[in-house]
Amino acid sequence: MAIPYLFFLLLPILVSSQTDSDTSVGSTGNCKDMLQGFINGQLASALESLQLENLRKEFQRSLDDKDSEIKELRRETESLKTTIEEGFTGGSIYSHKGAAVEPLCLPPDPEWGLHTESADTWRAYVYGAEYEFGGLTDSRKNLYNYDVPCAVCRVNQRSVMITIPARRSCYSGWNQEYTGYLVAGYYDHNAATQYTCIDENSIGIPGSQGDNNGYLFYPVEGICGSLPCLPYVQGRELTCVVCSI
Ligand SMILES: [Ca+2]
Ligand SMILES: [Ca+2]
Repeated sequence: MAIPYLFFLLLPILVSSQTDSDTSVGSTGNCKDMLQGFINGQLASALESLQLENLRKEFQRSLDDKDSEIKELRRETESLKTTIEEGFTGGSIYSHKGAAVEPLCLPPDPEWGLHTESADTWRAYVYGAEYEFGGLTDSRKNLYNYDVPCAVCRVNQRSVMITIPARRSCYSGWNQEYTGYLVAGYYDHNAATQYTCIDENSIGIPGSQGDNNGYLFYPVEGICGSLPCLPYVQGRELTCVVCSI
């Protein structure tokens, strides 16, 4: 772009130089110097413009790269799990025949509506939850009688979530949210419970090792005969995995 611009600017000067030479030979040297100076100035200007244009392109490329990196980072961030609640696991107590089945994740900041302060009998109840892992011989037995923390997470850009018992990995095409162990209530307690998949890195609430019971989590074993063995094994605790897609 700079060269045509330079050519059209030079033309009037050349004509002017020829006209001057007709009237004054002594001025030829000055015209050449002027022309040379002008050319040098134009070349320097063109070079400067070229350098500026290259710098501008390089800067734009850098901006485009950063923009792509930010978009990619945003995509990755949006696909991550977001914890929307952390609290205490609760539920019905193991000894009640009319127990509610599912565990609850109770928030640390409850809000109240209409209520009475007295303890009443015609109610359902919520107790805290404990790990009942005393019969295990591995590191999980250290959680025995500890209360159970919980988290509720939102997984972006997923429409289905499933829990697969007896698996530690998801099937092809699914995303693994976490893997762990299957737990449920003791088989001979009054209360019905539901199978729950707890994280393999489960922790207890610090200082909660007192044996208060409530909603209880026991490891789950398969029973051969009604279940096919193999692939299942009598007496072996079942794993689980939570998968999304
Ligand atoms: Ca406890
Ligand atoms: Ca207990």
